[in-house]
Amino acid sequence: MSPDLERLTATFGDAFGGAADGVWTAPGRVNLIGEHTDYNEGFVLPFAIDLAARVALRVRDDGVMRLLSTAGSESGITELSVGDLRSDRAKGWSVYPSGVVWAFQERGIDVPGFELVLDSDVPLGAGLSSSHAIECAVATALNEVTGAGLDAEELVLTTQRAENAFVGAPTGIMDQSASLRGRSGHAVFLDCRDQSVELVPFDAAAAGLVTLVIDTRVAHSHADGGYANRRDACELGAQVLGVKALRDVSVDDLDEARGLMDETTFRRVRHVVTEDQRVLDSVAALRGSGPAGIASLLDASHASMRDDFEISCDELDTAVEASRAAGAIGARMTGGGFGGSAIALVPDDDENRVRDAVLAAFAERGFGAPRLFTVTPADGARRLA
Ligand code: GAF
Repeated sequence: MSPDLERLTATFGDAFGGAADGVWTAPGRVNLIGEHTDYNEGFVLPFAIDLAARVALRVRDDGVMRLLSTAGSESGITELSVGDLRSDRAKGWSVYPSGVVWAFQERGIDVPGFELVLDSDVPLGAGLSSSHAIECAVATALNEVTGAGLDAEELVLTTQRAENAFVGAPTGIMDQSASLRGRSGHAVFLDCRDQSVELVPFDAAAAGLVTLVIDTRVAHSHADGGYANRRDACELGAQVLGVKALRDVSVDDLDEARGLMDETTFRRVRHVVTEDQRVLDSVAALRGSGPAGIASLLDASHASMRDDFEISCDELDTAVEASRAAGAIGARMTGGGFGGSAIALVPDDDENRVRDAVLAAFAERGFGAPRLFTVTPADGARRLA
């Protein structure tokens, strides 16, 4: 048994007595490319990372949920009733398991009470999908213990429903899809219109590269207004162009689109339309020349998010610029934006130089020190024990 698992089962025993029925895990994600395209029914290319949430869970028959987290700053057991879940009553991290239970119930699935201990090594609020990792781990556990038998696509929609309607963040399906459907050594090329997935090999090490994450430690929340505002602009753009979603607009249509809407809406539309194309180009490049082939697409994606979609911030721009100047071959912010993390593709030999340069650039500009670490594509949600 791994030390993580030993610690989790020991904590479960101390908190609730005896053993859990099982332990389930679900990873966080980075998105290689394809940002704010998911809710426009477009394309994304994330991968599940080797940092994950784990839940030890045991069913109770009295409808009571008893929740304990060893991640984050909250302590103590939270007690809730599965028959009376309301988002305004769920506090802190318990909103995530509560939301999943609520979304299962909405599907007509009878969820019993349970005891649950969570731990996670996905940094919280870093734009690496720590909340979806919790939701996907809980959903995978409940899917098994209730015998619901939801398939991966249904689990994606159920956890999205938890996030949208219970947690209150109007997010798409990318993060859950990466966490539930990721595979070691691969990126998940997802068509968000029909949820079809192709696993595309992504082996940075074989190409002499690392995927460096630069967590700016600028906190963000998709329940704040910025994310919803961008989503509204995309919906307006699609409506003006008379299409179901921006997925149906091509780069060739952009010249004509410009005259049909205000400048800000046009720039939001241009980001999404060009980003969809960059995802397709990235998949072709990965299949052709491997990870190094996507470097310039990462740069172009960042510029588009900074200038057209306007979801970057000084810390993210600094992470990207400093890493590029010190030897990264391509870099971009990843995730919803307004904070969180950037990723940089860095030649092995330059990793220390890039790390030092990013730390120095943050210090010089008076920003708090970022957290730097490398990630590799890992397997998606599953039962661990
Ligand atoms: C967040 C959301 F949860 C995703 O659905 C996606 O929209 C992403 O921001 C931006 O690409 O991670």
